[in-house]
Amino acid sequence: MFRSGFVAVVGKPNVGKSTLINALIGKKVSIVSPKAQTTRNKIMGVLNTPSEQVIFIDTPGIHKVKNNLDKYMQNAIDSATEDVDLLIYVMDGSKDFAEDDLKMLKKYCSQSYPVFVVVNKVDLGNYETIYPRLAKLNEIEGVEQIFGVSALKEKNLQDLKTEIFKKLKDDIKYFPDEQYSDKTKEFQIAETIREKLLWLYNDEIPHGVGVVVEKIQDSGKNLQVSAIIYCEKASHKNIIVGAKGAGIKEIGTQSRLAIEKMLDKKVYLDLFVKVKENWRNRINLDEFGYGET
Ligand SMILES: Nc1nc2c(ncn2[C@@H]2O[C@H](COP(=O)(O)OP(=O)(O)OP(=O)(O)O)[C@@H](O)[C@H]2O)c(=O)[nH]1
Ligand SMILES: [Mg+2]
Repeated sequence: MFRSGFVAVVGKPNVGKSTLINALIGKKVSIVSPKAQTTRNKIMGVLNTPSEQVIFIDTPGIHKVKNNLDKYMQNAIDSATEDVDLLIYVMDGSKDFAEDDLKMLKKYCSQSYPVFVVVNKVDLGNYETIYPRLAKLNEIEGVEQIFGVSALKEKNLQDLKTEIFKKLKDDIKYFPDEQYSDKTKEFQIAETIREKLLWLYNDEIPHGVGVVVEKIQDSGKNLQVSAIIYCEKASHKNIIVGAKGAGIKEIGTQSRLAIEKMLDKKVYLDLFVKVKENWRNRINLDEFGYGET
């Protein structure tokens, strides 16, 4: 019998939520970086098997709301956890769990959906360090199952998948077989560019950056893309562009190669950098690629 359902993946920033979803699906649906608050939207990634369809919902890491973009991100988390068949709470197993992390987990455990805890990054620890952490979670009421995994090294994911399948309650095929993301090509391209910025520059710059694909022209064989990188300060623009344009050239090359790999066609990419002071506090975030949550 065919089964399907929605699974929300939540947790603090940088614990590996997006890496986990990409690994479970076997495709890159969500960008990944070593910086906190990489994911800014609710992103659906679809896992299809002959008898199951799982729709994973990636979410921004839970953090304090400081500006309008943060508020938008918090709304994305809240709306992602409505009406799901299962909630997966991801924690970083390479460190001791912080009190606020455990508190947040307990909050989700008091809701109506079942909760699995995925303790990720076990490749960074050993039995002595990780076992006591897993044991601590056993005491929390409402945690249905606990999994120690490494999303990066793809360790212990099969068992997790099997248990997720058991939680699916629908029999509707929500997405056609070939579709693995709910996002447009424009969004995926913009995110790929933002990912390169996150890896290339220090915290302050990528956190203040928004990327919008302005124009996209598909000739079948190749793709012509023009995109704008919005940043918050003229000094950031100078750094992004770099001496004699070396910075923007590097971002352009890295982004183009990744987009070509993703879409399997030749890409021509034009990048523009614009300053929009304090854009993360604007009421209307639409023009920076942030629509409804
Ligand atoms: N060693 C190790 N690193 C991991 C593992 N999973 C993820 N990472 C790394 O952790 C960092 C954060 O990963 P992301 O998947 O972007 O984390 P996230 O929870 O989606 O972060 P936000 O979107 O900011 O909330 C990246 O540098 C990953 O490569 C793992 O199993 N082991
Ligand atoms: Mg993420």
